[in-house]
Amino acid sequence: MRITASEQLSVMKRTFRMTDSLSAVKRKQTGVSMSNPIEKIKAEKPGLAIKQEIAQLAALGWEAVSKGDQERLKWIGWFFRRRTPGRCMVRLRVPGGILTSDQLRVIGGILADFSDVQQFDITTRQNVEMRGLRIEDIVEITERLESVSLFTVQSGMDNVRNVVGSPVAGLDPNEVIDVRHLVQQINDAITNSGKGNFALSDLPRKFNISITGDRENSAHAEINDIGFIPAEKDGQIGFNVLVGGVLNSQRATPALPLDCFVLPEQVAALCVTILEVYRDNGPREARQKARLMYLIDDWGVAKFREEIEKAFGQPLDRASHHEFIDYDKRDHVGVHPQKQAGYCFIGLHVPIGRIYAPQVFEMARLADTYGSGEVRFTVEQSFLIPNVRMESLEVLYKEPLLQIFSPDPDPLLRGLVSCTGAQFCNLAIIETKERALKISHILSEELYFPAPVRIHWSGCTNSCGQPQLGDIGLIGGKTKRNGVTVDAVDILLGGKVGKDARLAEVHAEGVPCEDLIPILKSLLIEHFGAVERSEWVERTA
Ligand code: SRM
Ligand code: SF4
Repeated sequence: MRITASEQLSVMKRTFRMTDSLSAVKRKQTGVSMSNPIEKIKAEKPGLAIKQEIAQLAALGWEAVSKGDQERLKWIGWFFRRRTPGRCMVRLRVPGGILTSDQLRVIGGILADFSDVQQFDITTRQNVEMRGLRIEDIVEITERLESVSLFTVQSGMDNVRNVVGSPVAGLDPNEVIDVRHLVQQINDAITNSGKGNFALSDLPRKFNISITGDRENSAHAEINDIGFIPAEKDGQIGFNVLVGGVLNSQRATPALPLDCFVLPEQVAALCVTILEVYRDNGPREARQKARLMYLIDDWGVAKFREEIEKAFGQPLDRASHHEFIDYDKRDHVGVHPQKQAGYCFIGLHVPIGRIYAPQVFEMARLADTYGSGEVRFTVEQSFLIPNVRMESLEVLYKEPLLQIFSPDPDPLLRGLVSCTGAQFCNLAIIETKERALKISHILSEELYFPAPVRIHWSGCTNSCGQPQLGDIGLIGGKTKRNGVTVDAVDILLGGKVGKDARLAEVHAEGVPCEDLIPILKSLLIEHFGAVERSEWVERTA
């Protein structure tokens, strides 16, 4: 299928007309039960309207901010934290995980000047969450961010989250198509280039988009509401489209094929169309059942496709039979040659995704000194420095930051992913990050691993740490032991990412955390070829 230049233009015009138009919002009020508290808050005043009020909120001080405005602040990425009263988490948008060294220095400067903990976390959506910031400083923080084109808009609540993409786009010698400009186009269409887009900021619920042009599905298409997978049809490279992926407390359902192939120039417009159809028809009565997959359940994929096609205004091509997901997924840690001769990218492992202000400045310096002034975050909560000359590697390896963020980490730490957990998260049932790190260190001391094992932790059933993607997934809860309530986890096994991706399944429920080490040890030996260190020494002696 080919589309003409004038068709392309009309599609793009349509995309931007929607993003400019507040009057285009047609949220279906009829039938929406106002017992849904967030719908009620949105009906009183749109979430995004809070953007105009930040100076007043800063002057008011955190204790005077109303409950409704606390929720609305999430529309511009500011999250009040019950566990750290007066100190917020601020979530950015980092499309495709790509940041410049100047942007890193601004983030580092904000943390150094305003945060009590001076830290940020790399998220499972290649994004940045800064910690410990005060609403009283919101104006200056926003100005500093915007001075380097960093935006927080629409990063929480009923919005499209950070658009994830291949972290090795434009570098990977085997990639099918470089998606960097597409990630940016999608982000810009949704957020009106960071200025905020009322038309797409009142969805029934959160929404996730992923697009990759590599052969390993590096941004997990299967768990996104829209996932674009590279494909070829009639000699043209484009994407097959998956829809409705969701992981939450109610369900873990992989995305379904929409039976649709789109060309790169149609990608942003298709996203906008799907979002409009979801906005106007998605269920809003119960927040637990409002994600896109519930609309698809209700309509069936065939009707959903028909409605999208109608709204898109031109026929949708059927899916290609030639998709490119040929490889198992890599974590991109370590040194990898780029398609540009003489250059490589180096992936550095960040334990539990946590970085402190002085390290942020160091990251920026290394990116400038050895690379092209850019870093890229991965969905495994680590980062890579692209465009490093092969001959610089020896010196780079000696840099102090590489002694903390290793290009060759221990195999168990390497595969560790953890959500925020009880230290900061409002919804957490158990602490995750420190516990995950401690348990991994202990297991690493006791066991030898022939290959990395991916262990993903989530502090509650919301699955932010993507436990269903892990070789082993852990989901926090509580259980009773001798009449006392204790921290526990459900254990999932068998998640696979990349080629033939599948979600992990429940192996054991309500396992007390204090019993975890021996249980994980047996699983690692039985299923992942781990060997007691003492035995390994004997075997190799
Ligand atoms: Fe998440 C809510 C953290 C990725 C499913 N998530 C939250 C909140 C906002 C709850 C809260 O207010 O405290 C957490 C903020 C804690 C904090 O202070 O950091 C939170 N989610 C995270 C992050 C930071 C985990 C991480 O350590 O990396 C990730 C931020 C991504 C980003 O940059 O935007 C994060 N969350 C995810 C993912 C994984 C993904 O997107 O690939 C999921 C599962 C995928 C999905 O959405 O289908 C996920 N988070 C949820 C849910 C369940 C949504 C639902 O349909 O019910 C909630 C609860 C909610 O929205 O009501 C939630
Ligand atoms: Fe918080 Fe639960 Fe998400 Fe972890 S999985 S960040 S505990 S909401």
